[in-house]
Amino acid sequence: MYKLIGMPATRAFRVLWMFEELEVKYEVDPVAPRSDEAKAFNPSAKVPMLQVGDDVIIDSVAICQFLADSNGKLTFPAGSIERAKQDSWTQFALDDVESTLWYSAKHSFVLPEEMRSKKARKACRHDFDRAMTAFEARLGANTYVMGDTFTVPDIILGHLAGWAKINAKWDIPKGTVADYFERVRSRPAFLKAMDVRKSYDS
Ligand SMILES: N[C@@H](CCC(=O)N[C@@H](CS)C(=O)NCC(=O)O)C(=O)O
Repeated sequence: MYKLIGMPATRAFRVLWMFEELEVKYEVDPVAPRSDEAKAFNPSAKVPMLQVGDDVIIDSVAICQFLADSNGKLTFPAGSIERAKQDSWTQFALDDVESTLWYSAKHSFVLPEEMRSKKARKACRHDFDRAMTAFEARLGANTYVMGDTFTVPDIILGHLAGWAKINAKWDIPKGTVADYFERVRSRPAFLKAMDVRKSYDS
């Protein structure tokens, strides 16, 4: 059985969503970021982590891609052109979308107050809008980023849409991009993962 280490309200949610898509058995250890328990597995004390047998994997994207590869679902095979394109989408999600939201969050509530900067938040918002414009052009008329097949980057992007809408309160362009986020975030596995996540909210 898989053990997810990390509070479900964090990036651990991506792994929960992945579990629900794959319909595999799992347990959750809701360890807090920056806690001693987190540090025992990861010197950065960041979550999530996945325990598989005696091994622990660190990083939500590495975990999701491992689960996809080892279960033969939600991914194209390594070495294929499709997989290279899928991985390129994963990088887009991290470099162009997550970085803007994460750095804005850092300058809103993560960093010590004296280090936070309004200008940095403004710059993040600027880059997020640029990313959304590129996203719209790149997605085109596709159902998911890789066409008709739902893959790992859809989970990462779908999760980040929550950060944009709920945490940052940044508008997502109506039409292609908003419809895409609505589509991925209404999947039954997403809704089940949300129920699990809520059961851990204090
Ligand atoms: N690239 C890592 C980032 C992990 C990460 O930053 N997690 C946050 C919670 S969502 C955390 O533990 N933050 C603690 C910190 O920044 O010190 C991943 O995707 O798992």
